[in-house]
Amino acid sequence: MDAFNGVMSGSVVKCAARGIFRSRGISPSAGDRVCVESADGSEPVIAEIHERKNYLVRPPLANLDTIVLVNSTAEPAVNRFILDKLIAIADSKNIEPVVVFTKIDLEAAGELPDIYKSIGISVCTVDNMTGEGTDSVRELIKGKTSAFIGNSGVGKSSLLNVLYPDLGLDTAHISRKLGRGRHTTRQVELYKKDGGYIADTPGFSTVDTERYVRIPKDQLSGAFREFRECVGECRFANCAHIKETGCAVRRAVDEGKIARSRYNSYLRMFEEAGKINDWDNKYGK
Ligand SMILES: Nc1nc2c(ncn2[C@@H]2O[C@H](COP(=O)(O)OP(=O)(O)O)[C@@H](O)[C@H]2O)c(=O)[nH]1
Ligand SMILES: [Mg+2]
Ligand SMILES: [Zn+2]
Repeated sequence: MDAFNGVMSGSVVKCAARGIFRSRGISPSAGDRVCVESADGSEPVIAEIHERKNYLVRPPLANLDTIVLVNSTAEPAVNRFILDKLIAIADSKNIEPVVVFTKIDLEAAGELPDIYKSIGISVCTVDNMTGEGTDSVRELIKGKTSAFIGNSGVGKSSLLNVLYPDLGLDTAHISRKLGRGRHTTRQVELYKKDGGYIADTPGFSTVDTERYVRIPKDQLSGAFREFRECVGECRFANCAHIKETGCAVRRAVDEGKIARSRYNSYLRMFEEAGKINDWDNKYGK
């Protein structure tokens, strides 16, 4: 926030958004940089939302540097498709994806860390019970605006509590004791930590991720970072890397240079993108 009436950047100001944003289809969200105005001592209002460098619809967050994708090695099991989809969404929005595997005290992470490390993604394996491995997460998010995202029960809040004990976030464990049900995190709030900001987010259901931002077909291979090296070598310039002959992406998969699970995620996203295109054509955007 910029200075306003002598209140300096960084301080907390309770204010309303002007109705005008709603009519423009934009509402202030966590992570926004805004200008605040107050006329003659009346309640301060958000007068302007600065241009966003990126925006995540669900959960609503603006101006992220990093998305920490939290997965559990035990229960709930890793969903590779959703993980790959979220990585593609992060990459397509110029947000750095970081992949974390929790609960390594219960189950080893297996081959998964190597798949993601080999494509240049930072991977951390952690045990939130002892704090093992959590320092490397801290290093990666220092000074950044980061959102912790992942299925309910993977250990997002537990991990954040290990990193920043003063947050005292609710975890499934605590909420059961209080009898409040499992899905405890409802709001998205940014906390100022280590020179940056972090957001714990509500766990999502599979339905949510199906409605998640879809990447148009023609941009999809660009969102799979390890495809970028070979797309130029496909025989056809407009190759979709599905069934075309002379496809360098499929060749790389056959040669083991691209992980088959990643390619399968690409195929599934391609199919989903097809559905939304048909829908758009029928009903309009
Ligand atoms: N054994 C083990 N349990 C964990 C670990 N991380 C989280 N948990 C447990 O998993 C459950 C869900 O954790 P929580 O932080 O609420 O998950 P969230 O829904 O992603 O925020 C809780 O009962 C935690 O105690 C871990 O690294 N090891
Ligand atoms: Mg939580
Ligand atoms: Zn191809």
